[in-house]
Amino acid sequence: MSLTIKNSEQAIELENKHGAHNYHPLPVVLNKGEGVYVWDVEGKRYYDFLSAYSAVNQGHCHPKIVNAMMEQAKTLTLTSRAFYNDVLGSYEKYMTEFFGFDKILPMNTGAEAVETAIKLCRKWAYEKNNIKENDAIIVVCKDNFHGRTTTIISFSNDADACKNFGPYTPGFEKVEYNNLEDLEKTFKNTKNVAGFLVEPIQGEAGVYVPDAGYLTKAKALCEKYGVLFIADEVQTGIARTGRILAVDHENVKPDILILGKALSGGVYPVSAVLANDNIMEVIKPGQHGSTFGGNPIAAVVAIAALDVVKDENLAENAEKLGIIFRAKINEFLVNCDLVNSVRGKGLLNAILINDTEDSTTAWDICMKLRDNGLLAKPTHGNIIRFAPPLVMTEEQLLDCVSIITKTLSEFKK
Ligand code: IF1
Repeated sequence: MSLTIKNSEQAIELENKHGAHNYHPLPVVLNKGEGVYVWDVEGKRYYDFLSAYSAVNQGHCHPKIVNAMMEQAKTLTLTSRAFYNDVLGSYEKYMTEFFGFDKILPMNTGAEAVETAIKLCRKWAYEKNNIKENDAIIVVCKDNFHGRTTTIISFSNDADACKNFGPYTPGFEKVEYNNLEDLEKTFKNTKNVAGFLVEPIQGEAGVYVPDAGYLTKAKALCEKYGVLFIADEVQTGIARTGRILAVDHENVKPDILILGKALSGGVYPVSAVLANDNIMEVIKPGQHGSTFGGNPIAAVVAIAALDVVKDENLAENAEKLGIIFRAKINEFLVNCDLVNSVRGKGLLNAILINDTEDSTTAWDICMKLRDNGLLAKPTHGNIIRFAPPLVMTEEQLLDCVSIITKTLSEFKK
């Protein structure tokens, strides 16, 4: 039964009636995406300044990625890992060479990859680092976001993400983000620390960029204390921050790398965990996996998505346009009381609205941005994240800056 949506109201009504209310979407109903643009059911075009939370870095419906998916979907979609197939090995070779690790463990969602990294780190600790089974501690950062599974929200301090989902998984210790003293004190004073799980930039927390050198020194502390450095690049990876990986800004090599989102260009759920043999070899047959992990469609889609990143120089473009974006917004906010600051790296940016966390100002601004043809959404309270597809041209970016500054200038609380 195909139900043609007559208008936006009908689509919203259907979702409200038949869907769990686990999101509060901006009231816009999209039915088409192409490059940096999306269209609503009434035919209005918008700049997409969220990129599906940085999953559509390569632009909506990139033909090279969509065609790769369509071709594979006509021949072999899924074998499970009970058998070999003719795509997975080539994908694994492509990925390990692209990111410089010995091995990849292919999964589907970002949270699954984070869970995989946690299991891998713990198993390595017990089998290679003389920590007694069930005693491993993984250090995480306050205000982290790593996904929505019960274990992952067990180490969240965001009430919305964790309240009433207990009992929680033990074995995690929190430190202040961007605070090396706190990190070293915790490594020194906490027994059985196996890993340090960190976002190179805290996305959901509000695009918190750590001080230059934080990642380098954190990695050095991990080496000093025999702790695995686990980089969650689900949101910051795949050229989003102006380098292939955000850790590349400091040439830091994680012990375990977590990827997701734009690894598929937003056309299919693909995630991955990469590590060298001394870590990855603790996983033996039958000890971890998933039905769809490393399926043929995911494999060809990810290869095409990464080819696009390289062929279209998306990291370089993100770097260039990010510098222009922050410079233009910084110029503007000198005479705008509504905005306190802009921050970010590459095309992962956010503006801090001059109002309380619990105000609706950021939301109300996003509603006006929508009316003016640009889609964005607040993260926490008074922070609006700006993350357009990395295929944006300078001309389009300047057009978006005009929309943003015009909207902010005209905005009345
Ligand atoms: C939501 C934002 C939230 C992530 C990092 C792992 C995952 C994510 C650094 C899990 C996912 C998504 C999830 C989505 C909203 C969005 C998000 F930061 F990107 F905006 F929530 F914080 N590591 N982030 O950012 O990947 O399982 O979703 O594939 O849950 O509301 P996933």
